[in-house]
Amino acid sequence: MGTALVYHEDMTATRLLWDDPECEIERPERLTAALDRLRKCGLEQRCLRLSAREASEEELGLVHSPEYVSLVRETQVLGKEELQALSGQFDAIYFHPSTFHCARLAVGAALQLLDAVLTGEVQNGLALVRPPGHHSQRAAASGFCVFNNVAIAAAHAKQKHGLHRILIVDWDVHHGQGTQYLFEDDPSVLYFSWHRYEHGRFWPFLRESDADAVGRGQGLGFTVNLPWNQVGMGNADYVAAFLHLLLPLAFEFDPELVLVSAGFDSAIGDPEGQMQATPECFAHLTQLLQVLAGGRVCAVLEGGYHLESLAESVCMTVQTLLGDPAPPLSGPMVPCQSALESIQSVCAAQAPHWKSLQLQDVTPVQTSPSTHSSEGRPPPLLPGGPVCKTAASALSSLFDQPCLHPAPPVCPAVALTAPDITLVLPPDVTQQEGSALNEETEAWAKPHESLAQDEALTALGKLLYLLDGMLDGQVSSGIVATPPSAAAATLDVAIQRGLSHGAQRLLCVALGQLDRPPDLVHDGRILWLNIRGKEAAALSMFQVSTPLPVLTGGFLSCILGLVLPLAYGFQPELVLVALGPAHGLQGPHAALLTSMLRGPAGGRVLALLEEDSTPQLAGILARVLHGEAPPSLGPYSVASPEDTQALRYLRGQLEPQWKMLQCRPHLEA
Ligand code: X5A
Ligand code: ZN
Repeated sequence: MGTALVYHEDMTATRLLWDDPECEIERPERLTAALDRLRKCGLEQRCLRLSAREASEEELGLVHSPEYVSLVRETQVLGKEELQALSGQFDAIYFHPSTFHCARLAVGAALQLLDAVLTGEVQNGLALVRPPGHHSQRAAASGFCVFNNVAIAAAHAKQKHGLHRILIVDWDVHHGQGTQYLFEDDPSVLYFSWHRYEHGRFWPFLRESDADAVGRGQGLGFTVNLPWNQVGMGNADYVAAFLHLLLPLAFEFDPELVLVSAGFDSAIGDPEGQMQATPECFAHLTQLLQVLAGGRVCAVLEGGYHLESLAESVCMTVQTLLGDPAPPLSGPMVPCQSALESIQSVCAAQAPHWKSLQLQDVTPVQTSPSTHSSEGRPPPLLPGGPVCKTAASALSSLFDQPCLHPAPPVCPAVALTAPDITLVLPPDVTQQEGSALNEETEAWAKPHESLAQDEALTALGKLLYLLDGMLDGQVSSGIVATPPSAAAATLDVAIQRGLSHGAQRLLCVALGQLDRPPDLVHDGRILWLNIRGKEAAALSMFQVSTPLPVLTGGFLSCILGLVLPLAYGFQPELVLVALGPAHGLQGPHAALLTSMLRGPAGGRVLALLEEDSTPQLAGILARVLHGEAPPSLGPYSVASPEDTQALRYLRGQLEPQWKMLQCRPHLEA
């Protein structure tokens, strides 16, 4: 469907004409640096290029007062002294004779992107604009922002396209107070912002940037502020905020469109933000948002003042919008205490308004071991288990090793079996199929009775072929169908083959009746997660089983609250998703799970399904592996008490080892 890139070089015209240390960082090179890098990486060429138009005054009037629009219009004819005097009436603002033109192009760019997405011309896109928008208010410029580009786009989406639910994700490091004010009583716009706050000691120094500002009137609960009270927030903190806070709310809200106030001053190196998240993190944030709203994501540039960091983060965002898998995240995936405190305070403030947050305990976790054996369950094997200790230390040393392969730049999804799915096979992979591999396949099959039959052997041959392609970095993902009787054995061989190929971290997500192969190593190289209708159990930190939740809400909290935190903590080189006998998963659910597992694995996901699954299921999985958005799950239903209980139990068991599961700070015992 494609990705739009909206830009106009006139937007480089506005610039600071006098000395002002606060404003000098907002300069034309921000746009040229981003665009140059997109060209160098070959990303611009893959996008649909749209030239920005100027927004009309009527469009500006969707959120701004006529008096304010006139005031900005009149700056066009002012001299330097007058411009400077007027600028001084606002907080962190400079006007230039070209400001009105640039700011109208910035709004126009956002509107063109929106129209292209909502008419189906493209799936998603990015508008590269100056000046930024999210601090701008009904009758005031603020923080380098003149007109509120994203807010006007949201108002236009409601008015001209009849949309009812729009999610605005503001990942800029500053609080978009302008956007907040414009929609604070409007339940059709859910505004989420995280921002450097430092208990109110960071610009714009507002009380209403804190977690307890949740909107008002009809809009109660539709403003979500996540204040960062320390600098240095990194990849783990950002991903945790998405998994434990934003995404549960977003799925419950069920937006028709996602607008991103895409400021990159929240990335490492930025002088304003002082945060630590690497550019790759924005690929992950983007990918996490692409599962919403049928993938309709419009990103509009806000801040970002370190040119290198900005350019790289913009590339990561565009690459992900284009459907490429996100590169692996660097650094330990352990959210810091301050981040957990912030996330927790938002959960507490928002819980009255959101069912999806009521599932989470709002009290901090006690670290004393006594709390772990509560809820009338058998005491866990985890904390003191001898196997786990070695495995846990094995795990930490494994993280020091480099990844098996860098993520391939382009990612063909490969479907080898169902005839009615488009096959996307690199030529050298197709040609050799079934030739030299036969003997080897037979050798791998030998120990398994269920792999003796011809059709099982053929499926195994395809699987091994595909797996080698993935491990060698030729293809990034794939699908294989197996005869139902051979699913467990095929999965076993896949794991063994992965290990013998040198894989250090392999995540197995087994759905339905698939047992962990009995003679599998327990050295931390395999994380085995079985989702089926049995009791929740964590036999070790690398062997977890949980019932398949019955309702959509339960399924979502299982993915967001368990599967993905484990996967992001483990950072697998490869994920095997196996839909075994009686897996009970509906197509959209299977697609969402598969799609989201691409994130932590650099896109290397191999899906195994039964031959008698519907061709629709194979097709839908092939498409999400190729980077398409999964279909919507439909209206939100709250998780059943049993599913909530199971999830809570597992989190209690596993949190001490898998820190990405945490969504509240730990009190010292
Ligand atoms: C869009 C943006 C920042 C203003 C900072 C003023 N504005 N100190 O990042
Ligand atoms: Zn900013």
